[in-house]
Amino acid sequence: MKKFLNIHDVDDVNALVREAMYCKKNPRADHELGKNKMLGLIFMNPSLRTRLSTQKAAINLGMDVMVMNFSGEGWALETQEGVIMNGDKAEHIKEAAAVVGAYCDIIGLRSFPSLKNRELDYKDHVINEFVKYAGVPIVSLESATVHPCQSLADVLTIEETKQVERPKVVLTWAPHLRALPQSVANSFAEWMNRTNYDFVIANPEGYDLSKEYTGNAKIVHDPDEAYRGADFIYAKNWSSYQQYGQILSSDANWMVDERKMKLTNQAKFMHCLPVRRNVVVGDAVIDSESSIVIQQAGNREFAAQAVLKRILIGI
Ligand code: SN0
Repeated sequence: MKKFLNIHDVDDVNALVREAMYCKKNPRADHELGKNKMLGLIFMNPSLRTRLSTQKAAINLGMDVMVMNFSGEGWALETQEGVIMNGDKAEHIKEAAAVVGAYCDIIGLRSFPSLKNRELDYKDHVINEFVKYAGVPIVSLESATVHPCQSLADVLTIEETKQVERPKVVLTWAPHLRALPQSVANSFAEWMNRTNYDFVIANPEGYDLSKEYTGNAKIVHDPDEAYRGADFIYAKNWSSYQQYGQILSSDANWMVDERKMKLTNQAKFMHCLPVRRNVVVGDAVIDSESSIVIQQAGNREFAAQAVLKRILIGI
């Protein structure tokens, strides 16, 4: 693998999930593979799971790791071409990417969308500039449009938990006080479309995601209809794609609660975390046996390890 930006960098999803399962069983088996290789983790935004799981995965593979938070610690980056840089931005992304690339063999990068300009965000400009100027393989740690390390961990979690061959998996929108990226939802949808699960997306009117990611997925606007017979309820808030970046609803009927969970086929509850309790999901659900959010977060380590392993083999 030469980079890991989205599902299109993966030719065989099942094989990659099997690789992650192998890493989970044998975390230190490839400890020689990453010897004398440096991973740089660059964060433009906050992180808990992504930062620690990717770092742990790299350590399992024998790599060295450097982590840098650009927000607050790095020079403010100019990302646009041809700008007269006489404002508050001290460094251009062209030099920043090339310099990080000079120190590292692989770079992981997190860069959220602005949620102000849809056209710009959906070009995924920042991560693509790193691809262009860093000169080393780039792993997306959540870009403006997708979060593929999360999605790989999600498929792994469903595969090791499912009770039926073809589970019904529901991605449901849930309320939130802040405008959040569509990335986790976009990414989950495009990975689900590469499985043979019965995949349904439930969201209020005005919250339909881009077709580019949802493809032919079934979209319903009534949560009860979606929950009926579900084996997995994956909750996530996202701001509107159609009325870009806006919060159109705060309808508490969309929160994951015990009443709706009773409509399911004893579904497992999933969320990428961090999650706002009693806004996105009620305590009674996230604290119940049906919640697999910690298993899901734990699997981030092995998803990241499978990806790094494939990239290390290729360099
Ligand atoms: C991010 C998102 O993309 O929705 C990262 C998820 C992995 N989530 C948040 O920014 C949550 C922030 C909040 O205030 O709850």
